[in-house]
Amino acid sequence: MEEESEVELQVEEEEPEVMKQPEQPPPCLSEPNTQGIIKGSDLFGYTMKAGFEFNIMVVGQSGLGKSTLVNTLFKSKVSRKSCTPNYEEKISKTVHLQSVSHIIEEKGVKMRLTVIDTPGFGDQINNENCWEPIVKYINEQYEKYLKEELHVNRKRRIPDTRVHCCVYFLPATGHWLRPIDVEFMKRLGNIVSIVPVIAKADTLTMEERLEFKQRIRQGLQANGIRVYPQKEYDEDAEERILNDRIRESIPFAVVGTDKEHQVNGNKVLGRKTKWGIIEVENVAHCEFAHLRDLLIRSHLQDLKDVTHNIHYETYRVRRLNESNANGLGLSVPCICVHCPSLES
Ligand SMILES: Nc1nc2c(ncn2[C@@H]2O[C@H](COP(=O)(O)OP(=O)(O)O)[C@@H](O)[C@H]2O)c(=O)[nH]1
Ligand SMILES: [Mg+2]
Repeated sequence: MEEESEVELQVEEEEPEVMKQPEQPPPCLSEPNTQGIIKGSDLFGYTMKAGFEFNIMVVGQSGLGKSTLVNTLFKSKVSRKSCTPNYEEKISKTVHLQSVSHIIEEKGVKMRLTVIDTPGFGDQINNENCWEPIVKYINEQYEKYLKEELHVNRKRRIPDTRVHCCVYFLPATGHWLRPIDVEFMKRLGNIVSIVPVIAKADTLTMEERLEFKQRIRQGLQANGIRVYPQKEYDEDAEERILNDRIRESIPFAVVGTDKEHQVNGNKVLGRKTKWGIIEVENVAHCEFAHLRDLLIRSHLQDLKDVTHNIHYETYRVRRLNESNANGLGLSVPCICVHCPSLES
């Protein structure tokens, strides 16, 4: 586990690049033509005035296309510093936790979107506790936030490095959930919002995908794995209907690439296969666009809320209890009426 101990120490950050949101928003999983029901639609009018951070983490076995999907998400080559035409041969194996940020700008208002790419597991003969560096990283971000909150001179806006969503990559085996994925996701689901995806979905036929998705959903339920969006946090009937549709289509079958191909005279992000070009952003070909829309459009604000109100809150309460019981670690929390963040 030598490689993983490095994970604990090194987070390489690349300089954020400024990138404009596409003029035409991508088709939304929720209601493509009904702006009103898109959750977080107020985002660009209100929350973004202040500018904010949104952090996504990609997790799963090595070689499943995590780094590639990070690039696909940003639609440009961002998870490495140089661009070379032979990207596929040159893509280096992710050995440290790497965070890549883009400033997404909409009408002069900025959001810092960071994707944390993680080294995959599965290379070691013994994968026991391979989730530990990831769990540790997630908890460390909560701890950092908590320390800032408890600081006497608390910042008005605490820098937010907490992981708002963890995209978990499952191999397209077509069989059942593997024990290692069950164990990993069980642990993650208790501390962060997870969205499972089927990696390299182009290696399965449409029928195989549907069957596999069904089996995974059964596996998730049978093992009590919590995935986002969780039923118990649906706020009303409208949200339940919207989220039920997402729950029925999870895990998203995704394909990643950073290559563009000419299709009917247009350049599209795609993957050449023996059946033709799989257009990554075409929802008839794969569900990458659904994943992207869920993450950075329709459910972005909800993911932030769930992180703050559920996962972080659970962490905070546990830490403060521990701290009070042991008199260790954290400074004693202030319980005066002027500290709303500490009201329980
Ligand atoms: N067929 C197929 N190959 C992919 C896909 N995404 C990535 N790959 C290839 O899988 C290999 C490993 O990708 P990489 O992104 O480094 O995986 P990581 O270890 O999970 O970060 C590379 O050769 C990619 O070109 C995909 O959606 N379909
Ligand atoms: Mg990688």
